[in-house]
Amino acid sequence: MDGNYELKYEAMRAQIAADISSGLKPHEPLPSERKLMATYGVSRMTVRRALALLVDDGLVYSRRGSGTYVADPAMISKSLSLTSFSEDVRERGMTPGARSQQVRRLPAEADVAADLALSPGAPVVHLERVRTADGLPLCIEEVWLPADLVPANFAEGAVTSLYDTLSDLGIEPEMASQTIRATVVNVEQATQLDVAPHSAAFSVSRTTYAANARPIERAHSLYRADRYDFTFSIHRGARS
Ligand code: 16G
Repeated sequence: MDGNYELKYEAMRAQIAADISSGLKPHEPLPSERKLMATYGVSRMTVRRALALLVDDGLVYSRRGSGTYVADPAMISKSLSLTSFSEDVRERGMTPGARSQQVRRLPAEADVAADLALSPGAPVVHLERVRTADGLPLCIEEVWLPADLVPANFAEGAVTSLYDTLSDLGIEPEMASQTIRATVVNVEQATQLDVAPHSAAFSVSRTTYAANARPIERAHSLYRADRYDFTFSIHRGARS
């Protein structure tokens, strides 16, 4: 491996990012690996590393056996890092928002209680809202928080970024376990998301923990499949 490996793939990542913002169109193909190697005078490994980072940045996507293409900025690409909805949307240069917000205090159902390590019936705060990017509805989000985590007046104010609000309270999400399933939206959800009934969606459940391993939130988000994807780099590990 050459010594300037990191510098080279970072320079290449920055150059391709600049090319994209100065006019490459969504879904336009990038040059082949071979061409990129020649243009930048770098190894195949450097090209692959730069492209993998651009995939993580949500700027490009790759199709197996076909090549790499410029991503559609109207799509939110969710990576494997623990990010908030607001961070995902801002990363795409859009403004996150929330509407139809409802906050209630209620007794925890058994499954929510189990995930939050509470007794069934313990008080939780339930936050439900439609999340938007530049005003466009992207997902229906439901969150349950242990009631003793947040102040009594939490239910009264509108929350924009929940993670910012928790951070102001000194609570930082550290890790989460997450399950992603394919589903379709029902009629009511379709109206909220401004899509046709039975459109495809991702159903994502998350339980989030603080650094001390305390569960701090149980969340469910229903994302429009036409505006959201999950993109991450995977590495072939040591095999026996
Ligand atoms: C995402 C998370 C949710 C979190 C929210 C915080 C999932 C299923 N949902 O919607 O757990 O509460 O982001 O975003 O991953 P915010 O800080 O913008 O409110």
